[in-house]
Amino acid sequence: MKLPIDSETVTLLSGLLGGAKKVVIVMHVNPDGDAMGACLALYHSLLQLYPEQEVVMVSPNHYPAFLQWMDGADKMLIFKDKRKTVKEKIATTDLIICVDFNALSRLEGLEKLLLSSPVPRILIDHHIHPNKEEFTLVISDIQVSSTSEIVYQLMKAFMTIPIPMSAAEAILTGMMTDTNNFRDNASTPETFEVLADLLRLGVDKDKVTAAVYDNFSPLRMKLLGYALENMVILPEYRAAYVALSLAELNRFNFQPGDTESFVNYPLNIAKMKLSAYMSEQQDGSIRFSFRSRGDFLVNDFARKHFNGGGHRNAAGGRLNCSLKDAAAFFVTQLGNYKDALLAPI
Ligand SMILES: [Mn+2]
Repeated sequence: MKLPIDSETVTLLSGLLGGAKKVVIVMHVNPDGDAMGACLALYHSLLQLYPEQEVVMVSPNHYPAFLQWMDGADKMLIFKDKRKTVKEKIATTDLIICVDFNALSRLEGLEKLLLSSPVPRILIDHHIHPNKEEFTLVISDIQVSSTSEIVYQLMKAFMTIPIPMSAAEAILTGMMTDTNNFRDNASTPETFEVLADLLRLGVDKDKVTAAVYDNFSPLRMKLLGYALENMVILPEYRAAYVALSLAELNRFNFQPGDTESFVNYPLNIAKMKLSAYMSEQQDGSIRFSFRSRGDFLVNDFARKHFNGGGHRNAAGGRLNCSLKDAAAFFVTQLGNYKDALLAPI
């Protein structure tokens, strides 16, 4: 953890948190395990720390079903379904905390509500280039594997009571999912120190692992088999991709979250450097996920060609074209990166 949680940040943060009667925590659109983990960890910790405080969690749209087990997930207000309630909560809150995203533009509709509120906004995140002007206090470090890990460090720095078990479980979930079960190189010695702290607190790692990884529907498992069967391997670029159309996804009764880890599989092939998962969305656009190994900067790749961004080795993007054209465009781009892709890892 490189984040300097200096005493000034801690004083500012605890002042803002302690002074608020009402707090709204906001996650990004299509929330993942880390967004949920950071959000729920804050929620449970604030409830313990300031029992009088009203803490509300808001997500622009639904979180994936595989995270439903998380303690407090049922309390999440989904903006898409409960616009009036969310509007009211934001209009009357004293403080807004944004977790796991770097700019309000990632909120699809919620952005306007947040910008119209005069209350302080805190950002807690680990994505590159946070939009600092949009926030009163920015706590951001791209070196940290997950926002949940940052939340843990913050809690440790100023909580006067032990971290509640439900918060500890949420933090572990966020860390686990953002590091691909602690496999990615974003896992630092500090990541494992936090993991050790959580285990000492008594978190049941086996329970969380099973809930996250061994909790899929039979059809989701079949969808994975289908995706791998149809994976396109391009050894000449040390790259591979999986592309799924809406019709293919629907054939397997696709639910949000079902394809969460699909992008990781191509990198299980020896010598692979870049992996992409692309899927047709309800609105006809194509959503991309990218993963890379070593110094191939997949966030640059996503930003330059796919209207996206992210982390060094994990990023995403979107194009408005057919799935076939999206795949062809991806392969064409590989041609321009041949040297970088074929350089030793
Ligand atoms: Mn994250």
